[in-house]
Amino acid sequence: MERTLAIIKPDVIQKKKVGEVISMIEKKFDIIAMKMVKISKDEAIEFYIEHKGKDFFDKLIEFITSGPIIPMVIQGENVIKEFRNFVGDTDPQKAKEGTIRKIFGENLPRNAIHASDSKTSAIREIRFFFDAI
Ligand code: 3AN
Repeated sequence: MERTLAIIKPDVIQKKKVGEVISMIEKKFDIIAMKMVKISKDEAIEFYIEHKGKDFFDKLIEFITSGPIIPMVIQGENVIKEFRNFVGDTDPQKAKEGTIRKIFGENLPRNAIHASDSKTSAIREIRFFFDAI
């Protein structure tokens, strides 16, 4: 069994599409933890530290701290890869039909959802938001 971290981003919450996104996720995956939080700028910088220095970094930090977000832990076999496929390409305009980013995303960084990209990231990112799970 593997675990991954998903985060429903502020754009989805602003558009009141949280229920639709969660409904799509739970039809295919098992959500084992979830909460709504607002993170500070310093916390956002720590979470996205691997992107520090990239040209989009400031925009990304501004966006992810622009409103509440919903981190959740999803569990299943091969879930890191399967969930990445399910959310679609980072850029909503390149994402395949039927993926969350295609349906709910607009552009970068307003791409609706985050999904851990590896086992190492998943462990770090789950720990960032959830103790003792
Ligand atoms: P993914 O989230 O699909 O793993 P990454 O790791 O390339 O994508 O990027 C991390 C986050 O940074 C993305 N979720 C996206 O919101 C943001 N991002 C990536 N590329 C850009 C860009 N060119 N402009 C603005 N934001 C970006």
